[in-house]
Amino acid sequence: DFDPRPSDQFTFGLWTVGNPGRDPFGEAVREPMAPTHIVAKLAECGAYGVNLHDNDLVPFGASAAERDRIVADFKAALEDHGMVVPMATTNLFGHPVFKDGAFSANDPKVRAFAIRKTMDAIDLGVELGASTYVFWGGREGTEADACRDPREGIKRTREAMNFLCEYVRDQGYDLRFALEAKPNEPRGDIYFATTGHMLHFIETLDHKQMVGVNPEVAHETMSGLSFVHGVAQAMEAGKLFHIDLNGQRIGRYDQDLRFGSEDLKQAFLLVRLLEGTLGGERYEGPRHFDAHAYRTEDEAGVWDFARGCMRTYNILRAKARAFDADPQVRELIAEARDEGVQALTRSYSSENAAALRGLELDPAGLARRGLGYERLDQLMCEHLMGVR
Ligand code: GCO
Ligand code: MN
Ligand code: MN
Ligand code: MN
Repeated sequence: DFDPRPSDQFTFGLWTVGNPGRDPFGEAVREPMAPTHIVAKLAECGAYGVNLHDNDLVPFGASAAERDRIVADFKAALEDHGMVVPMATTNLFGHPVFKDGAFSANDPKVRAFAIRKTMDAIDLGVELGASTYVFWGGREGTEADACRDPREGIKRTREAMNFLCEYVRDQGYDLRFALEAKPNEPRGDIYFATTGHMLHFIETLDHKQMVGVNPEVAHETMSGLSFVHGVAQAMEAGKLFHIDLNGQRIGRYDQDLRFGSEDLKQAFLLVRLLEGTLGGERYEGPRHFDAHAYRTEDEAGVWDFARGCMRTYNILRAKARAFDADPQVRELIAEARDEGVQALTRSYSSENAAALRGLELDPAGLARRGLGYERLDQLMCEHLMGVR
């Protein structure tokens, strides 16, 4: 049975199931839901936890007393329903003060405000038990690119990340950062457009060991890139600290659709990678859905959406296990083994280079072999279509 359980570690943002369906052309179609209600309903659906931006819970500009009351009620709801908050983040995009960016804005006062808001939001996240802190720089970019040297955007972002890493260390928090790339929307162009850009940027930080990535299906897919390859690079680098799952079609606006609803084959390959059914290391963190229900839905449709994301993940996990256990599949992907030849190219030595020169290789013969990938892909399609 594919019904979600807390042990599956599925999480949703307050902003995801709480999305009221507002878009650039139309009003909200659903009433706002109280965070405590969202906690209760997600628990009922089988989720493990809930993630939030500071202002999803505490309204911008709330007094200290108001904040404390809201946080206490929220903690009580988490406790009552056995839910956790594994990840928290900062809203650095909603308020008009961030119209030119937050960490990369040209005005140092805006940058100072963004860093201070993030310090407060980190305190809130840690108070709720978060161990991962996400940075999505929705406003960090441009339309009028003449407004700054883009290298300044990068440098200011580095200063902010270094500052905030030190803040976390200084407070003694046990918290890791996860950077989320997006190519555009809401800005015309956003700095660090892909997970690959982020992975390099991280290597330039003072405390790079505490910083990884939070790739999102929709964001790499919008650029027409392979999300699976981006995630694989992050995993291989030990940098997949968190993940945003949803559905998206290439070339469109950020759709944030129900996981697996548009891209079953890619979703299958992603789950296979995360679950390690091919044999590699498994991703152990939460499976977070950063998506929302269609604008056509009422509240009941929102919970259908949430259950759908989780069931699809579990179904794909079962399919991935079956696929990788299928003897025909195993035969097709069994790699050619020639330990002697393999040893020659594993690392350089002048002896290996000389032996390589002397090696009998037959490119025409190697090129003639068919690899059977048509059969392999068809087998994958048949697993997905449920006939195997
Ligand atoms: C988006 C982003 C956001 C972030 C969120 C957490 O396209 O709107 O994906 O949903 O993930 O702000 O940082
Ligand atoms: Mn997104
Ligand atoms: Mn989105
Ligand atoms: Mn996201």
